[in-house]
Amino acid sequence: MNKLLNHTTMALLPKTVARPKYDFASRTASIVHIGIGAFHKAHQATFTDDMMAHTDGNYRIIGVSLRSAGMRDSLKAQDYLYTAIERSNKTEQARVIGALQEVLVAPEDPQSVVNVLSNDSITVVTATITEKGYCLLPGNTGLDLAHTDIQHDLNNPNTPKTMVGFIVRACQVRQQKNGKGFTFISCDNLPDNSKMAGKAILEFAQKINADLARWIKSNVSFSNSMVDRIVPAVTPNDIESYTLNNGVIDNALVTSEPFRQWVIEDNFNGDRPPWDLAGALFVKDVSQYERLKLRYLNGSHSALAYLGKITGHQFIHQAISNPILRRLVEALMVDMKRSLSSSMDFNFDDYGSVIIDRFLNDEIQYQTQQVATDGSQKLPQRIMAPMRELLAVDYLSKPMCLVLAGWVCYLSGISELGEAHPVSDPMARQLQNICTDKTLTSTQKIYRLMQIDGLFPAAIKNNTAAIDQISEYVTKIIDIGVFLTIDTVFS
Ligand code: CS2
Repeated sequence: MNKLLNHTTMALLPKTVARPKYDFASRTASIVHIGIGAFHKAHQATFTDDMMAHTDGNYRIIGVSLRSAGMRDSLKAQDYLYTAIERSNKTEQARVIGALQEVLVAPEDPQSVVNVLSNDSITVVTATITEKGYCLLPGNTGLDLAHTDIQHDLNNPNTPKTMVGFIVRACQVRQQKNGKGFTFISCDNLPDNSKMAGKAILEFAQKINADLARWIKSNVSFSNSMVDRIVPAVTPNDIESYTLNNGVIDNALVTSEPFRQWVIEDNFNGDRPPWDLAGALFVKDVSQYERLKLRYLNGSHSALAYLGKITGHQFIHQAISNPILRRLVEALMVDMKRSLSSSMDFNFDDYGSVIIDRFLNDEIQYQTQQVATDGSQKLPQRIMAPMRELLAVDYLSKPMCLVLAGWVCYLSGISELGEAHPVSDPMARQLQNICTDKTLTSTQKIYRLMQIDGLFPAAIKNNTAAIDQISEYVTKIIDIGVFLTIDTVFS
């Protein structure tokens, strides 16, 4: 009978599975991570684990789940140990991560989360709560004060539900006890991610009291960061084959590609965990790295997700292996380069081909459907922003119009093969009401979508050539299919 991975059974693992190279049990935590999921476990936690092997510092992580208890339950049963497996066509490397100290489940006991967040020994708070977790207004212009969860937190500031509510409450407790400030680092795919979070946090605090907002302004640093690693959802098969190969069960393992990157704005209030010892980069300004990654990697991912899903591709590696979809991604990258090259001196083509190789990694089973979620939260920074910048110099990007047309077709909920797929997006109902309405022409659909507050920037909404182009592609995709449409655009 196989045993669960824990402090004791770790010794039973074969030598091929690496163990932490430091005595993790003797280290304490100074980092809280909000939104503990596969991405954090494969990214920031592996950086932290590597970093701790090179220093004596106390940098373990207390994870917070804002929703379910599942992650805590599986990790707790394993003394918070789990395996991170890196997979590529060439190698597979597994290692046990000792960086996690504990996981708290916010809905079970919000006070315990406030307690750790307001403890002076916590000097850094990181977050991966996805784009929608920031509760921003469409267009990311500020906090959505009408958001149900934000309303809840404003009415119950001592027992919050959202990241914003928790940070503000923790700051209030720190202020009341004359405590120290800390650094907040967002690890989500949003431009200006931590500053945007800071703006939302300050708006919320201002509603509680102006003095608290002032305290946050002078005591909390919001340090932007760019994160990159492809981390698919774990499957039961991953767990079964791990058990089979290693004789120990790990229900909390994660898999990822070998590549990882973390660029952090060097703007810390108090201690700066030496993540550079593990290869992270501290820089003065993250914005160029952010825009580059959001456009090249995430923009291409979205292209493959929407156009790949509606042409029957289950996985990203299958979609990029299709020569027509690959051609679209390459053309998209050419236009992304056009949108960035005036402000950056950089080898864009090498960067792009590394990304395509990463997408081709078929050991990573990344579902197109997973990347396709939350388009209303992702596309503004991935596609609409570069498109707007290019329109400002009188250039209409056909590949970007094609991605938006692909999204509209995806939102109908049916693929070209007639297969239905669910649409998961905080705006799903609104978007699907428009995109499934058979009485509307493609142009009418595009106009209606553009009327949704903040979804499209004014420069796109007011550009008839862009509207016509997207509408034409939607009609073409419906009439002759994705592949012929792409062919006609690039022939
Ligand atoms: C993906 C990202 O799901 C998505 O939207 O584009 O999660 C992507 O895999 C990561 O940002 C890679 O760093």
